[in-house]
Amino acid sequence: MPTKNSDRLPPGQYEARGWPVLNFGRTPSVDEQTATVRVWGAVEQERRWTIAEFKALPTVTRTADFHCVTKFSVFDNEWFGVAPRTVFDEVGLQPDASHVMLHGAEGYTTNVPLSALLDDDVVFAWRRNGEDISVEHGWPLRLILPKRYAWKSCKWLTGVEVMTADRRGFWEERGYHNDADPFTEQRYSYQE
Ligand SMILES: Nc1nc2c(c(=O)[nH]1)N[C@H]1C(S)=C(S)[C@@H](COP(=O)(O)O)O[C@H]1N2
Ligand SMILES: [Mo]
Repeated sequence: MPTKNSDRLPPGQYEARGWPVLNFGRTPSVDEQTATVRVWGAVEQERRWTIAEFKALPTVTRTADFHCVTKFSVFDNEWFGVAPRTVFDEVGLQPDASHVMLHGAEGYTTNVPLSALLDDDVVFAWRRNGEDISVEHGWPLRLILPKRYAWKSCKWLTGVEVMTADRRGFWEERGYHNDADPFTEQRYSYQE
């Protein structure tokens, strides 16, 4: 456990008050009644859940910091949702599954190694600090991946594509780093 703020603040970041909103386009309107989350690719059994069905899976609460590449960090967020491990247990992973592409409702994509999603602090979340997240922050469902810059934390999640090789997502194709570790400042693709 870090003992003081300077230990937990990654280089180049500052601690923000509140929780800023950031997306590349407009906030999509997602109808919670009809929206679904689909998991497909290198899985044993492809699945599609309605949002209500997804939220009925076993839940977890995890406290973590949030680091955006635009340099704000938000400490001590208590996230509530479903652990990716629970979802992968439901569909079964094929032995050669290695990476995941997350898909957002407006066409956003972002890629992560499968192992990063299996970390204990990762949540498909819909509540923060005891309240439902707002539409701007990704309601009805978003990923929270605390150990990577926040562009990997896909909002308005509609799809989890399990892959057998890596493929770059929206920002990863447009100059951002493939790995996105805040503590080693993996911000831009030219650093790779
Ligand atoms: N679907 C989707 N997810 C997204 C984005 C986006 O544009 N679309 N922006 C990303 C970026 S760049 C950041 S910093 C975080 C910001 O999350 P917040 O708006 O909840 O702070 O969402 C990420 N997830
Ligand atoms: Mo971002």
